[in-house]
Amino acid sequence: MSRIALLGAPIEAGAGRRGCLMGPDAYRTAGLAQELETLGHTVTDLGNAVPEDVAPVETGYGHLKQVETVAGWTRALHKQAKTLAAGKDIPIYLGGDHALSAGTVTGHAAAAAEQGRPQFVLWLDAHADFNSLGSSPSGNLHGTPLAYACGMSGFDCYLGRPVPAPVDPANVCIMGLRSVDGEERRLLQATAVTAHDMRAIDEIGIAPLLRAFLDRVVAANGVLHVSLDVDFLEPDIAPAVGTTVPGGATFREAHHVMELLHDSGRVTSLDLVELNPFLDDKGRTARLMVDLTASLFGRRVLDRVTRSY
Ligand code: B3U
Ligand code: MN
Ligand code: MN
Repeated sequence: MSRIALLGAPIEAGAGRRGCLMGPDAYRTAGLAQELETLGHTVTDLGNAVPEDVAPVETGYGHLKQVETVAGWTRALHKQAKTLAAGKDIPIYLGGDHALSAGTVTGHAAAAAEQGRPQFVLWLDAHADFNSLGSSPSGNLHGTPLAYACGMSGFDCYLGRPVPAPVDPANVCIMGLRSVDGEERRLLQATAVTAHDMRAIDEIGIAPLLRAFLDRVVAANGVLHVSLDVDFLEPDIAPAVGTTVPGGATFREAHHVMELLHDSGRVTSLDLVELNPFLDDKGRTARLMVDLTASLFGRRVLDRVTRSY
């Protein structure tokens, strides 16, 4: 059984519409801690993180929204993630929009580098979140955190310094893609990031694609951060997200991903991002995210004879 720490990150400055700041409380109300305790885990709720104050920054790009607020969250979460990564608990970051991962991923990667372990990242998302500050068409900074964590230049305003241990793009896998911007696509395809769009999932199946990635994590004795964006899911089953894109992962595909991740035993940190409870239908998206987290932490229908991803 695991020790799990919940840390709320009520940031909504990176998203195009308001409401994600209610996410952490929606997960609490939907019973996340209780579900994990039912599975036998020990859960500590650390409450909510607080962003640092950041003086006005000049990026040279006038269309970017709330840069200082996102930078304040990045600095606070980077420090807290780095500290948590050195402890015994598996942290679950309760978002909050996806800009929070600029802090969590870089914090975990910094700790992994100090421990001499390669950091792997699984990004479950309709979007690649691989825009640079200059390529972002919307100016919404939740479209940038993966590029940032991979060490793309131009982002020093986030931490106020370069990323201490950028994630090797070869150790990143994106699954669920169905909305990528023009320049973002070029940036992404110039890297060694593994990116599986929904067509690949249709044609090959989500399990073989995920197993291939997990094999690499295991072979490298890596640590694995999972970043789960609500819009990875088909909007019919998960309506509470500001940027719905049709054609997402089904209920069973999403649970199967979580079950395989559990069996791999490799997940060391998790983001739950982009839940907008203001848009939810009587809490069903929050409950689905809680159930998916429960699958990742070992909930299953039957015990299996051989437990293997
Ligand atoms: N790629 C677009 C849209 C987007 C990214 N992430 C979300 N939406 N949630 C952008 O604005 O960068
Ligand atoms: Mn995202
Ligand atoms: Mn998304």
